[in-house]
Amino acid sequence: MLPLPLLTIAGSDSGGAAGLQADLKTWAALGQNAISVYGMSAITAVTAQNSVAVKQAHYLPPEMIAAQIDAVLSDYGAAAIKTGFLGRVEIIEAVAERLALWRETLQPRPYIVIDPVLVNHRGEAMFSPDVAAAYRELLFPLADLITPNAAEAALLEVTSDERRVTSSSRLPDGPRMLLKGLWRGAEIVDVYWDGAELVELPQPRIDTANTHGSGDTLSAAVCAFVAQGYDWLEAIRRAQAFTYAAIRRGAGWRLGAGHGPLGHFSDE
Ligand code: PXL
Repeated sequence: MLPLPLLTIAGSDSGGAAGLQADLKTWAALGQNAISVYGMSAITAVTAQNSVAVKQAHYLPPEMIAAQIDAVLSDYGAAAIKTGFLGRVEIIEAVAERLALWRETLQPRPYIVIDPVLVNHRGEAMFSPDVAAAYRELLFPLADLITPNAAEAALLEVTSDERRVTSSSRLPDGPRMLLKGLWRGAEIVDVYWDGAELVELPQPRIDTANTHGSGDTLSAAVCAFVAQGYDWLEAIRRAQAFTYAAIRRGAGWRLGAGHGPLGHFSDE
């Protein structure tokens, strides 16, 4: 079967756990098992990081990010596009400008999943407040789905049951939000808000520190399943099951002293 091209616009994690490495591993793993997808990446920044900390970030010029996006979309196209680590207002501006163009140009229109990366894996804010504001103003109106975690939702001042996301969206059939990884006792709950109703998707919490890249993995997997033709809720359920299995696989690993990666690939 002809693979569906997917594009992540994301940062590199030298530790291989989060960022574009998580997205491409997710798509490679899904491409082996569940569906037929082909992953591409436009790199926004190179981070020097490990399981403990993000030590440094080097941003690419916005023109170079736009050039990567244009190069792949003008040739391969994309069934779905995900954004990850953007980190700077001028990068968000460049990405929003290219997405606005390509979502009108490509046929069929690609799905757009905005993962508003604002915090590190310990939940600490990584960027200045104008970055969150730029996400809301420039990228949310282009999004089919936004996928903040709880800390990011707080920085973005969005919650799953009020209408601020709605009012910032120009999509006729949007907005949708997947609020990722809320802690509730022995469970982790992902909450899906389709613009009108909430669906809670609880799962038993896995007792491990190895969750670095779990949010990226979940968003990337949703992107793949929705591109494949599943409706949003079913895509989210499948993505959650994939992510859960990947966390379980890596749960006992001792790679690095901090928050280690997931095991994306099936051991069967
Ligand atoms: O998990 C969010 C994320 C994505 N991409 C990069 C990151 C992080 C978090 O630190 O560094 C490059």
